[in-house]
Amino acid sequence: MIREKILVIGASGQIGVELTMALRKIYGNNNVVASDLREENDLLKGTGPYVSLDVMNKEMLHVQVIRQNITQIYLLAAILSATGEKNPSLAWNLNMQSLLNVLDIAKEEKLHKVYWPSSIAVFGPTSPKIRCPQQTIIEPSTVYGISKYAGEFWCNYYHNRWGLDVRSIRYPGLISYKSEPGGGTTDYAVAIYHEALEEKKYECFLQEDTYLPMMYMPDAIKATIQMMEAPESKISIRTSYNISGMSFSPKEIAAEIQKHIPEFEISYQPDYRQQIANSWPQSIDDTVARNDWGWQEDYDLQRMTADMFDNLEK
Ligand code: NAD
Ligand code: AKB
Repeated sequence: MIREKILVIGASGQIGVELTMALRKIYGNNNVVASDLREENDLLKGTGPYVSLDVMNKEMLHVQVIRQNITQIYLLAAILSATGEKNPSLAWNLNMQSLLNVLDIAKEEKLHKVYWPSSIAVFGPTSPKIRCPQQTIIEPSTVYGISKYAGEFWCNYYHNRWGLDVRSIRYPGLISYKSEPGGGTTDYAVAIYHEALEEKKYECFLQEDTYLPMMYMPDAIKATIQMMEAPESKISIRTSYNISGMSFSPKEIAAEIQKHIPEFEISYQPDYRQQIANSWPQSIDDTVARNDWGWQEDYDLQRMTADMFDNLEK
């Protein structure tokens, strides 16, 4: 069996914390090196190696890859949609250069695999709104979406030209209780649970009828590992896979929360994030991921809400 040593970049973020812990369970604590620009997340402390790393510093990244005998990289560092609209050039620079640094080093050091997530943000106002297919019109209108779409084609290019085994998933908005979301348009669907428990009310920055594709974190982690462990012959998409979990509006999630906290109240104060949400599809067709590597979600809105409250109350 080939011994893998994995570097997770952006390990202190919303996905990074949980993905690092899941990878450590599979590959062993010492074989998964967590890294981030910010300090190590409390949940990761004592569970395995951590290095402070700026992915924009290619030389430093290269040294770490060689020094730690890294065979796979999971690149999670990025600026998300809402923060990206506030600072477009920063978002473009980080989202593009981090990927190019990783792809170049992976090619040079002949790494076994690279993982880099894309997003439903690649889709724009001209994409189909309902069950948006894998291949369709893609004209993103946010800098985040543009950077993800360009990134998908860099992954495809490195695979076709250099044979690099780089794989990607277009995540929907992710909902989790372990670590905080990092500046996206779908973040309301995490904040609403915290506010429901603490304040019994929530002011939403999206309109009540804004449907978006969403997914519970355990499903996102399951999909990532399932796709990364699939044999190469099962991976037909080298840009990025559509995957779907659930779709709901703020009004629907509020109604589900009221089943647990009847006095919970929601109000609406849409801001600049409404325009971003309006540009995205309401639901995703993930037939290709289902057929290629057997994707199947476990959580719907009802099951996720029960699990969120169980864990947040603890
Ligand atoms: P996040 O913002 O929570 O975490 C990103 C992490 O990257 C942070 O801990 C940050 O400190 C780190 N980082 C930033 N700049 C860095 C640098 N120069 N060097 C090293 N680390 C740096 O983001 P997330 O939600 O965990 O997202 C991870 C990936 O998944 C991103 O590519 C994002 O676009 C994608 N994604 C996330 C969602 C979601 O809902 N969370 C949905 C679709 C796609
Ligand atoms: C965001 O809202 O920016 C992210 C995403 C869907 O990529 N959660």
